[in-house]
Amino acid sequence: MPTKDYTANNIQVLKGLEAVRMRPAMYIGDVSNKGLHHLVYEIVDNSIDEAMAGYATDIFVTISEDNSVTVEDNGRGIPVDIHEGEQKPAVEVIMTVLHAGGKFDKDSYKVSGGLHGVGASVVNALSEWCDVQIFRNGKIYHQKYSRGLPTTELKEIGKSQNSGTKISFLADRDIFSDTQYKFEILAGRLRELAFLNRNLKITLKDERTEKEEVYQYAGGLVEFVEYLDESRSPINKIPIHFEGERDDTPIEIALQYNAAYTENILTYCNNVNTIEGGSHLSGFKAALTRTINYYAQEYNLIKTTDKISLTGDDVREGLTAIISVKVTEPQFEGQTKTKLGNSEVRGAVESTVNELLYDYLERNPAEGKKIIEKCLNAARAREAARQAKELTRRKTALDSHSLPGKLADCSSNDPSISEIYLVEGDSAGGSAKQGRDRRFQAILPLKGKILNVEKSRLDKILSNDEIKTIITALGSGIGSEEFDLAKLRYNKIIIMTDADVDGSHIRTLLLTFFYRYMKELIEKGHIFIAMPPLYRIRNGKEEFYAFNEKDREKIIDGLDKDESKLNIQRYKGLGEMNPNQLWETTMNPETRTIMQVTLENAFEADQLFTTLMGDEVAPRRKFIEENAAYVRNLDI
Ligand code: 28F
Repeated sequence: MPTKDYTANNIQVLKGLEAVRMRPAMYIGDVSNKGLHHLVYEIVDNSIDEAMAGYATDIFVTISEDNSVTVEDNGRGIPVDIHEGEQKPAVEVIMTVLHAGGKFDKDSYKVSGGLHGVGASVVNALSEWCDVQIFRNGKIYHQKYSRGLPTTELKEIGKSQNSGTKISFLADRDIFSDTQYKFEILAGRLRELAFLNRNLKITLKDERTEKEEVYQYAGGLVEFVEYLDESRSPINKIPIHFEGERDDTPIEIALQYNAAYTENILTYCNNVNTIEGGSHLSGFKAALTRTINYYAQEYNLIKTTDKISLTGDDVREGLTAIISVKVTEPQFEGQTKTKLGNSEVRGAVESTVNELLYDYLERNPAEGKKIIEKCLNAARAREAARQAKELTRRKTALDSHSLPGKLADCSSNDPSISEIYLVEGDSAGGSAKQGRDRRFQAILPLKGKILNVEKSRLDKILSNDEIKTIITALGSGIGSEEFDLAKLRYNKIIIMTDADVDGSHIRTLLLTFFYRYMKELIEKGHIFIAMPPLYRIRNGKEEFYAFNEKDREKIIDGLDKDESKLNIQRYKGLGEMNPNQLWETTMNPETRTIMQVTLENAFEADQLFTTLMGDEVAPRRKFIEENAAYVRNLDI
C-alpha cells in the first residue's frame, strides 16, 4: 500500500490515473474493440523501440485463456535503479506516471502525438491487474499493479542470465465491455510491424486455441510488397528498394508495378500506419511523376505520336509501394491522427526518390522500359476514358440533371441531411422505397452483381451501367482529377445488402470500388453499411429483432421462456421484410444500426477482393481452403 504521507509525486500519479480512467478514449481512441487491441500495441511499441535501438531481437505476444495478454522482449530490461526525482525505481515511474518512459536518447524514435506512444502507464491504468518482470543485472525483478497503482513494491524474485522485459495485463472490464481479443486483428498489426522492422522476430500465441504464428522477414519492406502483391502479377521481377537518410530523416521505400490497375501505396511514420497520408506521401508522388516523365523523355520512350505527359494517376496505375520514414518529433494530424504533418519530410522524401529512382531506372533499362510502357498504356486508357466521360457528360448535359431512372430520390436538396441507400435487388429496393422517409432518404436499387473492378480500367468501368448510375446519383464525379466532394448529393451512402454470400460479395465489390476510385468518400466518413436483423423473435404479440447470435441468446434468455415456445424466424434476405419492418429495423435513424466504413476495413476488403478476383490462382485457392468451412456455415 502507498505510504500515508502523500508526496507531490503520489498526487501526480493519482491525478494522471484518474484522468485516464475518466476519459480513456482520449488516450486510446475508444473503449470498444479497437481500443482494447490498442492496449497491446502500446506495450508492443515499447518492445519495438528497444528493438529499433538495437537491443531486442525477439518479441513474444501471448493471449491467455482469461484474455489477459503478455508481451515479452529480450532487450536490456527496463531500468530498476531509483529515479532521482520520484524516489522510486525507474520501472515504477514508467508504469505509473503518465507520459513517462519516453526514451529521449537521440537514437530512439518515441512516437508522440495522436493515440500513439501514450505509454505503458495508460495500459496499466486501464487494467484490472498488471504484472511486470524485469530480467536485468543477472536478476529477476517483479512488481504488480492494479488499475495503475502498485500493489507490491518492486522485489528481486530470482536470478537469470537473460535480459528483457515481460509485461502481463488484464483489460479492466469496468472500462471495456468486450475484452475478447481477436487473433486476426493482433496478427495483422504484428505481421505489419515485422515487415517494417526487418529481421525482428515476433511470435503470437493464442492459449485459447493453441494457435501460434511467427512473423520474421529478412527482406523487410521488399517482402511486404511481395506479400501485398501475392495475388497480382508483377511487372518488374523483384521490387525496387531504396534506403536513404535526408536531414536526419531515415527513409525506406519498396515499390513494384503489377499488371493490375489499382494504386496501393501504404505509408508509415515511426511504424504508425499513416492511412490519411501526409508530407511523405506527397513528396513520394511528386518525385515519382517527375522522375518517370524525365526518364521517359531522356530515353525517348515516348514517341512523338503519343506526345502526352504522364499524369500522377498514370504513373501510379498498378503500383504497390511502401513508404516508411522515421521522425523524432512527428506531428500526426487529420481526423484519425494518421496524417503526417511535418512539412520538412516532403522535401526529404522527394529528393531521395528523385535521385534513387532515376538511378535504378538507369541501371535497369529493361525494367525501366517495361515500367514506362505500363504508364503509357495507362495514359492511353485515360485518354479513352476521358472521351467516354465526354460522351456520357455530353449525353447527360443534353437532358441536364438527368438522374438515373432507377433512383428514387429524396425530396430534400440539402446534402447534409440526405442519405442514399444502395440496395441489392429489386424486391428489397421496392420495400426500401415504400418503407423509407422520402424527405431525406433516396433509394438506388442495384441489379445482381456490379462490375469486377479488379480486372478493368477506368474506361471500361465507366461504360458499366450500374457504376455509371452510382456515379451520376452521387454527383461527385470519379478519379483523382475529377472527384469533387463539394458536389456530393448525400451525406450518408449506405450499402444495404443481404447477409448471405452474394450480399457480402456485392458489398465487397462496392467497398473496393469506393476505395479505389472515390477514396475520399471513405476518408471523410460518408460510407456506411446497413445492419439488417438476422432473426425476428415473436413471443405471442411481442416482437424482437436480433442482429447477431449474441443478441439472439440475450433476447431469448431475457424472455426466460423455452425456445420452442417462441416463433423464431431467421432472415435469409432483405426481401423477406415488409416495408415497415425494414424501416423500423434497418432504416429509421432512431432505431437502426449502421456501421461507418473506415479506410482499414476498405483496405482489407480491397486485399480480399484482389485475392478472390486477382490473376494469381494460388492465393485464391489458399483463401478458399482456409475459409471454405466458413462459407459452408454461411450457406446453411
Ligand atoms: C513488454 C514491453 O517495455 N521494453 C522496454 C526498455 C529498456 C530501457 C528502457 C524500456 C526511461 C528514460 C530510459 C534499458 N537500459 N517491453 C518493454 N525495454 N525502457 S521499455 O529505458 C527507459 C528509461 O530513459 C533501457 C538502458 N536504457 C534503456
